[in-house]
Amino acid sequence: MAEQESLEFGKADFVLLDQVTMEHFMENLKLRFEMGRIYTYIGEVVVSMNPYKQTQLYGKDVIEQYQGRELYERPPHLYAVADAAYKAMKRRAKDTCIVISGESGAGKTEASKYIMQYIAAITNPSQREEVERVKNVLLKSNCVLEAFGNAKTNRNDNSSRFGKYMDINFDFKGDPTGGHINNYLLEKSRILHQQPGERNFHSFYQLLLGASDAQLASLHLCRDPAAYRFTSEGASNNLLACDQSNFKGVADAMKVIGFSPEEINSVYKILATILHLGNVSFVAEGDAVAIENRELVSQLAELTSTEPESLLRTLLYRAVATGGGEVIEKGHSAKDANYARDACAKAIYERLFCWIVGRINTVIEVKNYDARLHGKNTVIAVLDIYGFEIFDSNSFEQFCINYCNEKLQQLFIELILRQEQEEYQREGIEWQHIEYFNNQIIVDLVEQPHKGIISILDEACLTGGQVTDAMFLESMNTKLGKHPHYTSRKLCATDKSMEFGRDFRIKHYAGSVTYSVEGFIDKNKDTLFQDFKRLMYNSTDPVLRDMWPEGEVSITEVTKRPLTAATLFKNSMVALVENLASKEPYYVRCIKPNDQKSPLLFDAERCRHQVEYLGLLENVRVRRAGFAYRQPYERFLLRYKMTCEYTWPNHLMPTDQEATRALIDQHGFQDDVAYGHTKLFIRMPQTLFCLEQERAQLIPIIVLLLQKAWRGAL
Ligand code: AD9
Ligand code: MG
Repeated sequence: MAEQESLEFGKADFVLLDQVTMEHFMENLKLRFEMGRIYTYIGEVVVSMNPYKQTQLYGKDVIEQYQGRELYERPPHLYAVADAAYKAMKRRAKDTCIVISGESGAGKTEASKYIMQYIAAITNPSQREEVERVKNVLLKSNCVLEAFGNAKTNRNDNSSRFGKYMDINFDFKGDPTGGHINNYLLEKSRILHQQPGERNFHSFYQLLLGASDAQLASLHLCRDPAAYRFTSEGASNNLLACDQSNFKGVADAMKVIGFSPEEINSVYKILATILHLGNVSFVAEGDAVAIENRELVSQLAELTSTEPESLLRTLLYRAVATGGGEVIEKGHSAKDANYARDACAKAIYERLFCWIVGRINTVIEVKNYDARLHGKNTVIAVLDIYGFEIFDSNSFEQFCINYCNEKLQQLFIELILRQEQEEYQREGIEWQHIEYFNNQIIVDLVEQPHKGIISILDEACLTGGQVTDAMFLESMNTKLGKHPHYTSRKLCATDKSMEFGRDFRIKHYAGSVTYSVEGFIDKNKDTLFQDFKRLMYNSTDPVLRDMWPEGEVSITEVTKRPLTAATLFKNSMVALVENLASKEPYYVRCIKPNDQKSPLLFDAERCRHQVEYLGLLENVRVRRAGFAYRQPYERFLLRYKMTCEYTWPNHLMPTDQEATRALIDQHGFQDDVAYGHTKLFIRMPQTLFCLEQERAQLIPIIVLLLQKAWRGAL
């Protein structure tokens, strides 16, 4: 049992709490945080506190301490979980996944990087070249994805604005042979708007500050982020010290991964395109619109390798198919032109990001088909996905993110219980069902076909005519008015915290969130005119062209409505959860100690809220309601045999199970244990605690005796 000899550090496993109450939980969490013990277990789940300071926890020496060890042999650590997942994969050929959750700034991405570093450090002892290459790409991919997918927010200077799922594939030797990254819902609205104090994605600032003068000149850019609408809204002069150096770091990482110089150059041109697009402004000229800063058109055409004339027409007009199959050009209003330009900028960035992820995937794709055919290809998946979000104003993005968290919470409860249940069944032990809040009802509220919020939203988006956000709200009120987890101001007139006709509220498992319906319809439709897609598809830049395969289709052939943003997200979540459920799960639950990013402050209120919504207390209860500890007989004896005369130094009984029984009987613990086929199950943590104490007392005596015997032998 980890660390229990040093009680001044608190309980290394919350299962050992004297009482499972919020007060006891919080007391232990606080004590451990203050003592620099940022990791604590709940059984095999790691609760991780962000220390907000550099620690000595991740050195090579620490890695060595955890390699090949059992979870409870060392103090709680991410490395122990990484090692457990690795062992399950290697010894039992199990696919495993490590799910990292927690709110923004709680330390998920850092945790995922430490886990990957650990796996990289303990594999490929024979230094095979191909394995080293794959490891290198996997590690370097983080830096590239962070440049393009992370941004400074008010909660975190390096906030991931996308969800990341990474598979690492291993061969029969247990060495990484490849991998695959899936990304989820990049927050592309950030391209257009940033809150005060926040920034656009790092990549823009890195380019502006890190590129050479000549590079910038060829991109028609100046160094000042304030010169561009997209990098000046939130915090233009809020530059990060590392922006400049990271530009080079990212370029180097891209080279190592295998991006060609031409591809890297195309990436810069695309970033420049987006910055310039943001500055294109339209003026009304009678009924039509014109571009105020015409010089940008030729620059944009050059950067996108498209014809200036086509580009201009795309910015000002759109093709419309008439009933007779004819195509006519319809001039934009100023409002439409602005909308189309912004939609285009967002779409280009999103596609760039997906292209980068896809490009990384091509170089780490598993080539070892032989291994796959022989069933020796196993996977460790790492999921670093956005945590539950409650902001002052919550929109479509928070709705999606919180729905994602509902799905993951459901999986967490189901898997944790299912795993317990399966193990008891496997070992032939009776299982006692325990009650827990099943958030299925909230998941259904969002995703149920025909009745759920996403369906209602899609229905509103697909009906022709001018459907407004308010009409969507009205439709929800009619259909969901009686749902216990849904309210709106109209349905609860006394609730002044919501604005009439604008807000609705979902009672999530993690707390109630009020969403503003404003923008739901637009964001869900995610309209991008076919003209833009065609323009990009006709680019002579192969990178840009590759991103728009559907641009080939002419407007007269575009008949099928694309799936809406919410439905696409829902489908990706369903697939993700299915995928995770097929793997053996390990969980890291990250907690943010305070909002000031301080290493010293334990904000009890904030921490308590996170403990509540992460369901950690429930987790402890589930773990304790069954058997808190289980160990194979052999391992159990190895650790505690010195506490019993029948087992020390070695037992003479026919089986380890019988020897274990003798040990347990001698201590009088027989009512607290159950004997499985291969493992001993202990109900109360205190029992193990007593055994540990006895062992700790005996060890110095045994060491002394051994030393004496050794000296005698000399
Ligand atoms: V978000 O949902 O992407 O906005 P994360 O990923 O949960 O968020 P992140 O890992 O980026 O948070 O951590 C935020 C910051 O906390 C880091 O930039 C570090 O400065 C700090 N941090 C987090 N974990 C550690 C750690 N183990 N040791 C030291 C840490 N600092
Ligand atoms: Mg992150």
